[in-house]
Amino acid sequence: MFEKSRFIKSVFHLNDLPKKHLPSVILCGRSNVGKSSFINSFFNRKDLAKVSSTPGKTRSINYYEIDEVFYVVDMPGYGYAKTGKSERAGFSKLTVEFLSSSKSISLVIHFIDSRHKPTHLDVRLNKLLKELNIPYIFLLSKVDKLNQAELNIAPKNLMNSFPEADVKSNIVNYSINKQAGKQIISRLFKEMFY
Ligand SMILES: Nc1nc2c(ncn2[C@@H]2O[C@H](COP(=O)(O)OP(=O)(O)O)[C@@H](O)[C@H]2O)c(=O)[nH]1
Ligand SMILES: [Mg+2]
Repeated sequence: MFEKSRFIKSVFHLNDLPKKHLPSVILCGRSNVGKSSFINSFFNRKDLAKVSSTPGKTRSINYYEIDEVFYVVDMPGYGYAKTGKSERAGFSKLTVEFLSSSKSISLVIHFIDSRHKPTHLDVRLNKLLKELNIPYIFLLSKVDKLNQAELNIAPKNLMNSFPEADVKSNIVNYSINKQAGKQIISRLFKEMFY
């Protein structure tokens, strides 16, 4: 399981999506929240996904195929302060169109930096996912940077913005340096696809 992972393509237009249809896990969240790092750490690959030193650069939808069983899809990040005004203001048109039109989304993983409160764009994404009836979980990223007190606060910040957030069912703590989150996500993918 998760032995074969390969980059398929970067998509800039909806009519350029991969021809092969596989169920997909979609990674959404702010720029710099750790989406690309998640791909590399979870699939034990150093450079499968580009971890950008200049945040806010990923404008494309990046497809990775896992075991010829499912896709992991890295979405453009949002909300980075130094991108142009129009992008900072919201999600790209591509993101909204993709989420609205895709029929093969098994799960969205909504990444939120565990050190920060959700932003208004996180709230908008969550609303969109609900409107579209797309299943999602929350991933609190970079938890290695937190002390115990902060570890207690992080899920509370989430629950303040999203009443349905629940540590027992839909919040996963993740760190590229720790195993705990990887095991939970592994189990989830296994149940969904294998
Ligand atoms: N300490 C720590 N740093 C992380 C973790 N995940 C990502 N980062 C760092 O956060 C920065 C942004 O990560 P990246 O994966 O490019 O974010 P993306 O824009 O969401 O794809 C990089 O400098 C990563 O090394 C984590 O779990 N722990
Ligand atoms: Mg990235």
